[in-house]
Amino acid sequence: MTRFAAVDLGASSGRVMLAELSGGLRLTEAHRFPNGPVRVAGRLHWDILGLYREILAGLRAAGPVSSIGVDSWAVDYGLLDESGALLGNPVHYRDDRTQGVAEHVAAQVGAAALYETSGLQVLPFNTLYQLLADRLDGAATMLLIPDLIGYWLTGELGAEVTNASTTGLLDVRTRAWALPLAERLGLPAGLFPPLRQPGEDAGGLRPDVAAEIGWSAPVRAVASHDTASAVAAVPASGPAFAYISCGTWSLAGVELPGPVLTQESRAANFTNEAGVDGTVRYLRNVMGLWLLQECLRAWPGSDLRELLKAAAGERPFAAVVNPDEPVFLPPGDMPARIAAECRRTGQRPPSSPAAFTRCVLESLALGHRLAVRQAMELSGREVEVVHLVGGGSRNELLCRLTADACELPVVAGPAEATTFGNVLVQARAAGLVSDLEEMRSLVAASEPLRRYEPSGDGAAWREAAARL
Ligand code: ADP
Ligand code: LRH
Repeated sequence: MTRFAAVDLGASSGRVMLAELSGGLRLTEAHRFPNGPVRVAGRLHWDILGLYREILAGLRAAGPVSSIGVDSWAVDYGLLDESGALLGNPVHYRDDRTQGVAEHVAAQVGAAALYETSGLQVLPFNTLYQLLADRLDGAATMLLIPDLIGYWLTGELGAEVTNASTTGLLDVRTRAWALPLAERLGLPAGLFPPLRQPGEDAGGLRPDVAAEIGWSAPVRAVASHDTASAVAAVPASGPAFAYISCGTWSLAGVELPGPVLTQESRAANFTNEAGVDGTVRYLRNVMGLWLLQECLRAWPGSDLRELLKAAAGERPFAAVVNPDEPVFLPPGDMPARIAAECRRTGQRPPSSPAAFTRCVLESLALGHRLAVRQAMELSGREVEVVHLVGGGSRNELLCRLTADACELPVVAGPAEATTFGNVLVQARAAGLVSDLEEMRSLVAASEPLRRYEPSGDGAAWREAAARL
């Protein structure tokens, strides 16, 4: 039996998972800890040192392994000075300091030229826009979050390529840093460390780290963008699938051999992010379960399980909103914002937490429908099934609504797809698994999956979609 540790930092929780591979792949949770924005002097941050402390506690609890892989949410970073010290606390992508920056860059460089270079959707928080909003005085190196954690564990600098593809500064065709673009924007080329591929050696643990956790092991570069790991572990067979990696965000799209860089694709704000083995994750961000997480925060004492049960009995399509309205992006009173959006679109707002929950889940299912169907149309990829992975796959009502809305079967699970992807890249580097197809069949064999057939009531969903 071979053991691996996966550090997976999601926007709502972090975990250190222990994976045991002997025939099948068995995951156990060594340690889970909450994660979320911390507002300090008006600016939203991550509690990066707190997260690092929890990672060390998790590794200590996991015990010795053959290797360690680290993944996290995308786009955010820490800046290091010449001596390798962290300059300031990493800022959260939901912070508002990037307001107007994307528009400014589009005016300077041209939106079409930017898309032609990076293939990336425009989100206000892409690393490129954050860097332009930040003070870079004294900054020698920019490290995305998993690379920063890796640096603290090993002392080695690097930039893993799947996550680098979310910066807006990676060339989508060559998968090298787009240095001419960076320089044109006044970003020093030296900020960007050498790129690493998933599966490459990322260094050994520093002696002081090994002493603190009680054992040592090499760190392995994995698909360090959590969505890239999740997509690598979608339990699909063959190419005719769409995926929704559903947690704080829903990342919905298809896997392709190359990018789609058409004018239509740019207009639909589809992204071409780097996947493992040269694949392209052609997808769009849908606001995701953030909507529900923020509602729950506004209803202290509420219980998710009870709410979902009650929401299943609520009247269908009483109110739906476009989940991707920018007004939903920052933290704050989510029920009030949903109610305002209902009023703005001529609908009566929900009047109870159960009704809000129904509204959120139907709206999200509509967002899934739109993204999956557009991904199919824009890429020409045939899709027979939608794989829904991530924590959202535990939400049976959402899975059922998504199957109905997409008018396609949904296969739900695994909830910990990201960890599976993280570990399988490590297992492959150790020579225990061969290719993406074998990785995916191993996930399918290791985890119970649920299948939801569409209800056949597509007309009701088409009518609801037209309301948005
Ligand atoms: P992230 O990695 O972005 O932090 P996860 O993939 O861990 O997100 O998903 C977290 C979300 O999954 C929660 O916000 C919740 O909505 C949903 N979820 C987790 N467990 C359950 C459950 N037992 N039932 C329904 N939904 C769940
Ligand atoms: C999901 C995710 C997503 C990014 C967002 C910032 O966790 O990595 O792919 O767009 O966080």
